[in-house]
Amino acid sequence: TQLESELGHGIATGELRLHYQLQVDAGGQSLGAEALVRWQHPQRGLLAPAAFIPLAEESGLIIPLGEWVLRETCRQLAIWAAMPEMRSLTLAVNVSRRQFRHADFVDTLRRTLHESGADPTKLRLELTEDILLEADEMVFARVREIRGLGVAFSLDDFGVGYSSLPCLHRMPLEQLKIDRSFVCRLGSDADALALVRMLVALGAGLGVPVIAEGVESEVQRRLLRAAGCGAFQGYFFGVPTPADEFSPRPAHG
Ligand code: G
Ligand code: G
Ligand code: MN
Ligand code: NA
Repeated sequence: TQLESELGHGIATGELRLHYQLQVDAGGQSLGAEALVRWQHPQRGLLAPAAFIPLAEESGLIIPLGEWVLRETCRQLAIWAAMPEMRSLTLAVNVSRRQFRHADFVDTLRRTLHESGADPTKLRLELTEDILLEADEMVFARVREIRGLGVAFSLDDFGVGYSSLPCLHRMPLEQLKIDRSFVCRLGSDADALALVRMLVALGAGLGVPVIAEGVESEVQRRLLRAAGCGAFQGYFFGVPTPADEFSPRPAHG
């Protein structure tokens, strides 16, 4: 398709951008950020991932796209390492199933870390539950190998795909991300609070800290905190912004 060839061209010619969204702890201290890709299309303007990630997945362009995201993220980590107020921040990147299973993934990651000089312990890979759903020995071996480099793992969209429960204890996860669909119903829906409590308890049982995504209000933050959630991400604390506009001070702390 035309959009597909435009995307291939756009990746090669530097039309991709990364926006960064703040993550904070219960005391309002900054923990890090999630990197979210955008495409600065020459005619259509700034496109959100929903407009091109599915196409990238189908076409295989997710491989060069993912490599660019990883390079740019590591470059940013290296820049932050030289800035006193930024150097403790972690940076999370989204990795899709197809990227994670690609033969060159671990080699590319290792080489990118090396070439950028980024501290691997500041990098976090966000995996979605579909990777765990079909988790075979290759996935577990790959996760262990990457963990060995110092890179951490976060489970994205936690709670949506409950069938991954049997595999959870086999994953060396540093973080579980409560899906936005639970958070957005907090305050209006009593069941949502019960579900959030259950997800936090599950994390505690596994010894894995939980972060809530999509936090948009003080009410939501208060309910999440009372439910035992220790970290937050969402418009209430900061919208995704380019690196030069990114501030480690939350909008509401
Ligand atoms: O940025 P938004 O704000 O619209 O992100 C929407 C979705 O796109 C999220 O589910 C996120 O996981 C996905 N996404 C964002 N950036 C990347 C990326 O760099 N790589 C992959 N594979 N997915 C991404
Ligand atoms: O990887 P994931 O799909 O979880 O990516 C996060 C997505 O959620 C991005 O599209 C980001 O722009 C979006 N997002 C971040 N904070 C909020 C929020 O507070 N509310 C809503 N509705 N979306 C958010
Ligand atoms: Mn994510
Ligand atoms: Na998510």
